Amino acid sequence: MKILVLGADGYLGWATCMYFSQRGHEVMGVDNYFRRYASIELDCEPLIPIPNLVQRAQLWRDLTGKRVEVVIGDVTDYNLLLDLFRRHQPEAVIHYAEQPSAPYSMIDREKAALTIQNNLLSTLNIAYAVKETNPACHIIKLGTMGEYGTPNIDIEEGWIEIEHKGKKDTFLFPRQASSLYHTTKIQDTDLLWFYVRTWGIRVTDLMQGPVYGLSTEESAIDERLIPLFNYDEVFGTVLNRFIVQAVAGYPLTVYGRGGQTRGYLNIKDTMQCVYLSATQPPQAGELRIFNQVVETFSVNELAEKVKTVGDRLGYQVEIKTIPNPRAEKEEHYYNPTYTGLLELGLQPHYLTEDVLAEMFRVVGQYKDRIHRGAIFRGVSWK
Ligand code: USQ
Repeated sequence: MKILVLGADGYLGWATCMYFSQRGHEVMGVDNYFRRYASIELDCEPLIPIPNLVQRAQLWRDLTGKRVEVVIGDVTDYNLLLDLFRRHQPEAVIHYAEQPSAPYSMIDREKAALTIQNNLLSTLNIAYAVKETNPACHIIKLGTMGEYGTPNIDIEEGWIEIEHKGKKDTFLFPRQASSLYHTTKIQDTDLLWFYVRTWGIRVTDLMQGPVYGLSTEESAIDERLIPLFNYDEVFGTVLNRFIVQAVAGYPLTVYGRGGQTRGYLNIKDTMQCVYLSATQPPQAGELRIFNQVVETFSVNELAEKVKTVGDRLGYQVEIKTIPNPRAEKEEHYYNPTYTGLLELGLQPHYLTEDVLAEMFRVVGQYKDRIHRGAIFRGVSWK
């Protein structure tokens, strides 16, 4: 297949380019380096120095003989995006080209505006580019479990049937996000659902939980191919942060009561989920939604797991509860359904002590690069 990966330089983007390329697909990857520039601006650069996207594509070619074509550009520029669709003629487009951080979106009005502008315009442009060039092209958009929030009922896989005054209909599952970033993801879903109904395009929306991990099958070929790994408060996800904190001797930053429960997955499973979605597309005129998680944990449970493994490895891991800078429920019911991707063939990698120990091993090699000042700054929701 011809695959277009938007947001190809990010944590998931480059790993996805390699995953498809390794399996014989023709990949074009596009990125505007937003995440790299924002990490410099906020002084929270990734733990491991990573060659830029052009260099990584060259390295991939040298090591494997396979070509990933890369373009440095901004997909909110419609003419640029349209040109890329015409040149590459993708059968599937994978949309990661979003501002992905909840804390970033809450820093100030400018960053909120950038998040809205970037996330909604990129999604709109993709829908238009697909309609203009090839309405059969499958849009795979990375959504987020955070769109559903933490309702006091079971979370269905995207849709819910509602009976009201004796009549029934099926609707998108109710959404109630707890950050501006997550709110833009709800709006993305709504945009695409509108164009699915109106133009009959085909879309898969992957409601992903927080991802963890530092390696994929392909990055194991050479450490310079490793994913862009942030551990700071703005761009780092909670488990990745906890491992780095444990290695740095920084008390694990459990926000509030620590009962916040989410669905998690290993970056290796993100690769599988996106691949399974691309190779088994939905029908034209369908918005297919999968909940992309493989197990659920509370923040306290994650902290305890990291402490158990860290202590065993000789790190003296301390857990410290700090006032929650976010506005979110700290004790709540959480029971999402996540069977769709398993039915497509997902083989989950669960969070075992061995997986944690391997993360400790890699992070430990870069201990001297940990910038303690980036770990917690208290970006407040209030
Ligand atoms: N948390 C802590 N301590 C920390 C960092 C986070 O207790 O040091 C808590 C948060 O308050 C939250 C939970 O851990 O309750 C998860 O936080 P996170 O920063 O790992 O995840 P989040 O901000 O929700 O966002 C991340 C990704 C985002 C993705 C989302 C999936 O950055 O792109 O959409 O995970 S989900 O959480 O399911 O919405």
